[in-house]
Amino acid sequence: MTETSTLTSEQTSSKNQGKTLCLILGDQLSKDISSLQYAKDNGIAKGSIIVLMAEVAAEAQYVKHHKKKIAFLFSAMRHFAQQLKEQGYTVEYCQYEQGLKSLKAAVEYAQSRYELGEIVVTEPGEYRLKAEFEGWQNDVDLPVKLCTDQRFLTDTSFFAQWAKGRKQLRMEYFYREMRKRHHVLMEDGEPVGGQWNFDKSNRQALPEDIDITAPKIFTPDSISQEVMALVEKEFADHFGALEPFYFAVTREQALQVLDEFIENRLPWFGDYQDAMSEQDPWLFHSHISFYLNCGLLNPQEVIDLAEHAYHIGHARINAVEGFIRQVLGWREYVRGLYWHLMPDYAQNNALNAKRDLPEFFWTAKTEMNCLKHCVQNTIDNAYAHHIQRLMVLGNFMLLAGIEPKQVNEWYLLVYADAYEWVELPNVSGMILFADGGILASKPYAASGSYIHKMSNYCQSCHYNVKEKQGATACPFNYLYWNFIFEHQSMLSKNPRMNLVIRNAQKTSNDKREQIKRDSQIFFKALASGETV
Ligand code: FAD
Ligand code: DLZ
Ligand code: SF4
Repeated sequence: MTETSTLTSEQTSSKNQGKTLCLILGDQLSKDISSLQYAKDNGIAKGSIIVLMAEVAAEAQYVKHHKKKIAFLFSAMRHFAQQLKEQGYTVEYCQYEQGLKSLKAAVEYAQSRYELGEIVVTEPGEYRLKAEFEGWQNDVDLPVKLCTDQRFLTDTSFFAQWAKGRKQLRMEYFYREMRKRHHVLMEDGEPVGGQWNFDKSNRQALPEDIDITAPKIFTPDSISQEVMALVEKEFADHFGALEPFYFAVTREQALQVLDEFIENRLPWFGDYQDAMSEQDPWLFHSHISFYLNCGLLNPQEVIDLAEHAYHIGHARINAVEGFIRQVLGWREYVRGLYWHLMPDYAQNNALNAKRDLPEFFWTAKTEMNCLKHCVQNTIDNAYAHHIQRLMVLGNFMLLAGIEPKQVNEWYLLVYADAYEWVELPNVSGMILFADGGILASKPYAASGSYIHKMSNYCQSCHYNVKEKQGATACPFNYLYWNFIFEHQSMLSKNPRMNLVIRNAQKTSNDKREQIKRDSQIFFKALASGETV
């Protein structure tokens, strides 16, 4: 039975004689979405349901999403609406050209066309929208029922319960709880393979001669082509390359992407999870976050397929555990953390970072080869894999002290899988340490040697990763120590930083001064718009 809460006052529920309006958002494209399920559970016939889906300016523009992200979601929404119609639903689909400004305007439009008794919607993925729905009670004069989103393995109250009384909210312990609770990779109450986590076996660089299958891509059909023309016209000034457009836009296609991953990539996912390559932005990752997050795929089916691949001997435990940890662990954990700590979480800036986002994050015009490639991949694909997001782009933003609000906005608009529930904890918690250590036990700060070890970016870089000081030294090298010195008193309270702090303390004054000077020169060049 779908759990709901009614946001409107009891008096208005007496109106409940008209049709049920099921509002389905752009990231709720699942045939068993709880708003539709609610109608089924309550015996409401299809003929008494109006499904409302709307392409609206407020959602498409609250940040200037990547062109591919808008094209992907609008096309997936239109395909989903078509399938619902084929199943016999009455679907009121408002295309962007209709000029509706907001979801509320879409609801009011539906009210003008139908005699409605109630509005039902599955809880949204972003706090701002939940707050907006709560405000509707004063405006639309209908009961608004908010259904729990059942497309996750846990609901948000489970996280709150788990977090209660804990000093630290570490993902690893949440993940173990999830493995036990959902019986994933468990044998007689113990983790399969004898340990919970095979992260240490997941850190290999890519061999030069390795063969990687090309990712599954799709030719745009007429619906996608129509949407692409719309995006080119209406969102011309948005970030990113629209073409080539190759995303899956239906569940059937998304399942093909998933199958291709399980078949060809999962066996290598563990070994090369952290690797990066100038030649290949996709590597052995699954490329399913777009589809999971908008509802075309379900996390349970993804976990089941991966676990099955282990049991039939198709993939080893380090690969399967490594992958399942991302979906069952990280994905569920960040969502729980988000709803547990919002709205305050969005305001965090524990390191008091104030610098503006450099221009090259929009253009890829930088001499730093790693950043150039990671930004260019982002422009081309609305995708970069986890280590690119974390250890190149994010690492730079952390070391350079970029203001969290600007960083969050960038990550939210550039990736086709980005919604605030998943983007914000990864940015403010994982990369920026802006939450002061709620998510991460220490900042993910690294010098150029990490990037050198895990990629081939340094081989053709203008800078030299082996040099620590001066004009041709890798900027990550001095920026790393500059960051440590700047935050030394805070970091020295963290036992996981002991070794680094001891090294910092041993650094001579001359060397410190040089690091400071190099960093100041770098930041000055950055601020004056020079290509760095
Ligand atoms: P794979 O590497 O194949 O991983 C499998 C799946 O695990 C992903 O599809 C995703 O659903 C899940 N997953 C993996 N890592 C995480 C994580 N840290 N948090 C949540 N889920 C995870 N992921 C998003 O879905 N949306 C975002 O907006 C987003 N923003 C990020 C911002 C930063 C700064 C960082 C460091 C990470 C971010 N991630 C985000 C997490 C991760 O980078 C992406 O999920 C992943 O790169 C998607 O590619 P994939 O499907 O090939 O993932
Ligand atoms: C991301 C997005 C975009 C670009 N456009 C729409 C839209 O026009 N209509 C819609 O219903 N949803 C859209 N979305 C997804 C929403 O922004 C998403 O539902 C919220 O951010 C909550 O996660
Ligand atoms: Fe990046 Fe430094 Fe390597 Fe250049 S040398 S690619 S800036 S890590």
